[in-house]
Amino acid sequence: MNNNNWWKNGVIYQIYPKSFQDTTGSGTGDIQGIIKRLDYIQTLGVDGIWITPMYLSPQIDNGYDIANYREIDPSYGTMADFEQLIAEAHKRNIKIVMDMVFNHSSTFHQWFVEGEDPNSEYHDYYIWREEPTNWQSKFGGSAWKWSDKAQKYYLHLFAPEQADLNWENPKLRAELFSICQFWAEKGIDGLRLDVVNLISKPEHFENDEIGDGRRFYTDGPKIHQYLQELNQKALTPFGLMTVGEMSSTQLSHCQQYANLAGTELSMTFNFHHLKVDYPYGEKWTYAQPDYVELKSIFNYWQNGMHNRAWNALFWCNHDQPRIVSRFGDEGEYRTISAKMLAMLLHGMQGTPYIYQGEEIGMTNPNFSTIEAYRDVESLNAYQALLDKRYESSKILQILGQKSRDNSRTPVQWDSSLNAGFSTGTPWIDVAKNYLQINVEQAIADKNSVFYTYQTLIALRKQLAIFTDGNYHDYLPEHPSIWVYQRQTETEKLLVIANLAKQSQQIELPTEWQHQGVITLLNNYPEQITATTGNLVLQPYQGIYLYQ
Ligand code: TEU
Repeated sequence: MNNNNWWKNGVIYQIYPKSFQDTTGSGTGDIQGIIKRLDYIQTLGVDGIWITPMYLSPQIDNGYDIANYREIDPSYGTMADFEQLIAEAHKRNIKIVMDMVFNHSSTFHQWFVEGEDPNSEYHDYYIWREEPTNWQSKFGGSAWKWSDKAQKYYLHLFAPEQADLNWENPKLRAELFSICQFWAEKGIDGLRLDVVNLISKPEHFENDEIGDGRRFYTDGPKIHQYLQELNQKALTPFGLMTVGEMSSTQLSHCQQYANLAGTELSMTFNFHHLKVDYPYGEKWTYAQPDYVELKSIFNYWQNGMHNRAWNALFWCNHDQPRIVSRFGDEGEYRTISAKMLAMLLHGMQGTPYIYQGEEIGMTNPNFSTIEAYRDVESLNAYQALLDKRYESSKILQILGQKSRDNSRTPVQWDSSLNAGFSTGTPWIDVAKNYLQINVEQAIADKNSVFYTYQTLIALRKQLAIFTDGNYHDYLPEHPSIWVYQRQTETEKLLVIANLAKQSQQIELPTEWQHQGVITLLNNYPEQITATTGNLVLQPYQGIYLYQ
C-alpha cells in the first residue's frame, strides 16, 4: 500500500473497540460493530482509523497483553470479520492503522509459556535476572516478578502478566518484523507502536536511587538502531505509516524518531502536555491544569519539531480522561468549550487524532463507586491510596478526574438502552448523560461539536497553513488565554482561545488590526471584524482569524 504521506494533512480517528459498538449482545464491542459505524466515521471526514489491540489476549490490560499476535480475539470476531473491515474501510477511502505492542507480550503467549523453561529457545525472548532492581512498574509495585519454573525474576514494566521482550535477541526481532509483514499483507495501512521507546534496555541493570528506573530504559541506548532496522525490514517495504507512542520521552529523540526523511517512524505521540495537572509529576492527585505550562510545552514541541520531524496531536485517548472534563466545562459551556479545545489542537502542525466520542463532546462518567472501575491501573491506584490512608471518597474524586476508565465508557450512539452500544450488559457502565450527549443528537444538531470537528478536518485539507505554517505564541504568560499564530509566506492564521468560564478582553496583535481579516471559524455566532485593537472573548470562546 503506497504511503504517499497521506497523514500529513490527514486526521485519524481512534477506536477502542471494546467500548465502540457491540453487535452480539456480549456487552463488549466487536469488529462488525466497527463496520456498522464506518458510514458515520466517513461522514466525519477522517482519513484513517487507529484501532487498539484486538489480538488474542487474556484482557488483563484490555488487549495490551497479547497472547497471539496473528490471531483476532474471538470476543471481537474472526479474521474474516477483520478482512471485511479492511475492505469496507478501503471502499470508503479510510485507512486502517493497527496497534502493535512490541515492548512486551502476555505471559500467556506461547513464547513465555515455553520460555519460562531456561532451556527453551524462547527463554531469551524475555528479560531475566537472578536479582531484581528497585525499578517500579508503571501500574505500581515492583517491575520484577519471580518465576518458580525459571528460578529467576522477569521484567515487566507494566502488569506482571505483561513480560518485557528482549530486543537484544535477533530472533525475537525477526519474529516481530514477520508479524508486521503478516498484517501488511492483510492490507493494513499503518501501525501505532505501543511504548516503543521503552524497547531498548541497558546492558547492565542497576538500582535507581533517584527514580523509578525509567531513566535507564526510556529512549534507551539502542532505540534508534532498533527502529531503523524495524523501518528497513518491516515498515518501508510495505509502505506502512507509523506513529510511535513515546512514554516520558525527550524532544531530541522525537526529532530523530519522526524525522522527515522517514528513516524511523512517521510521527510520535508524547504526553508532556497531559501532565500539566500532575503537581510534581504525581498523577494520582486532584488538581487543576496549569495553562501557562501547557502553552509552554506546545510552544516547545511545535517549534522543536517544525521542519525537522512530525508530531501526532491529541487531547484524548483510551488512557486519558475526556478533554472537555479536563480542560473545558461539563456544564452549560460543554459544547462551546469542546469546540474551543478542538480548534486549539487542530490549529497546530502535526496529525490530529480524534478519540471515539471526543467529536460529540463526551465527558468523564463521574463514577461514584470503586465497583464501577475496570482498569488494572485504577484498581491498583485505589488500593495503593487506601494503603496510604486516603479516604475512599477522596480516592474516588481523584480517580474521577484522572483514571483511564474515564475514556473507556461505551460510545453514546443514541438515547436507547445502553446508549445504543449493546443489547447486553456493557462491560463498563455507560455514562449517565447519554440521554443528552449522543451521536444521534449531535448529527441532528447543526450547532453540535460534531460539525466543528467535521469543519476542522476539512479545513486541514483546504488550507496549507495548517500543515506547513510555523508557530508563534503571542501570550505565553497569560493564565487562561491562548493566542498563537501560524504563518507561511502566503497565509497567516491566528488561533484565539479563552480557557476560562469568564469573558476576557485581549488586544489583538497589531498585524491583525486591519480590514480584510477573515473569521474562518468561531464557536460563537457573531462575526469578528478585527478593526479595533481590543477584542472581548466570551467564555470558552475559540476563534480562527485568517489572512
Ligand atoms: O500506554 C503506556 C503509557 O505510557 C500509559 O499507559 C501510562 O504509562 C499509563 O497509563 C500509566 O499512567 C500504553 C497503552 O496505551 C496502555 O493502554 C497500556 O496499558 C500500556 O501501554 C501497556 O501496554
